[in-house]
Amino acid sequence: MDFRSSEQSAHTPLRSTANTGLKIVIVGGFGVGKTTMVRSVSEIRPLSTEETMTGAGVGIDDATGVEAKTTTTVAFDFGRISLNEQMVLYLFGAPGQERFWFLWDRLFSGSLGAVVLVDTRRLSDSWYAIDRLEHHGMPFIVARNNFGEPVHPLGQVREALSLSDDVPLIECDARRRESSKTVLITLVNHLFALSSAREGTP
Ligand SMILES: Nc1nc2c(ncn2[C@@H]2O[C@H](COP(=O)(O)OP(=O)(O)O)[C@@H](O)[C@H]2O)c(=O)[nH]1
Ligand SMILES: [Mg+2]
Repeated sequence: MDFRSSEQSAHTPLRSTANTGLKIVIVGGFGVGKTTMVRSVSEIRPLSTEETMTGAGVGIDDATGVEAKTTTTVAFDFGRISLNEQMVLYLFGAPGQERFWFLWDRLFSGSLGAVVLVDTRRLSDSWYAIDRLEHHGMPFIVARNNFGEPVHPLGQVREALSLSDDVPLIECDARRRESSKTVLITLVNHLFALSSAREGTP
């Protein structure tokens, strides 16, 4: 990583032309790459509250398949990215573990949409998140974070998640800025498509 450029970007001021701020939530199971995604795209130094997993998390945070991970997010990741001259996204990475779901109502207030990150080794981790989003009527897209496992075709992932055809499903590598940015742009495009459909314009 180029340390200097990340140092500089930590101080990127908000553009004076920015006039549209969208709050976006990134949700998903434990270890799916939420913190990584917020870090890779944020133009400010992201806030993150990672805590070392201790014995207290054993049996609660299922680390199967992610044994190398020793931290878990206990609150939120927060970052910001300017998509163009006018539009700024505020990103909130939210814990997917069941015991944090009581935070979601607050988190959803004012959010326009969500990205559900999924890891195909642990797809069931995303079921609840998707269920909650549908329940809240919150528009979302699903991004499959590629961990290098034998890759299931996206059609199979869609089926396993019972996603309706109008929910965009894409691949990503949360470690790569361009890939994470593509995910966010896909969500914004989806939000625009939904709102123009609602207004009856093409
Ligand atoms: N191979 C691969 N590893 C990733 C990717 N995204 C995140 N990781 C790694 O997966 C682990 C968990 O990521 P993290 O962002 O902490 O997950 P979180 O619990 O959802 O915030 C970290 O060690 C990351 O470096 C990815 O797209 N590909
Ligand atoms: Mg995290």
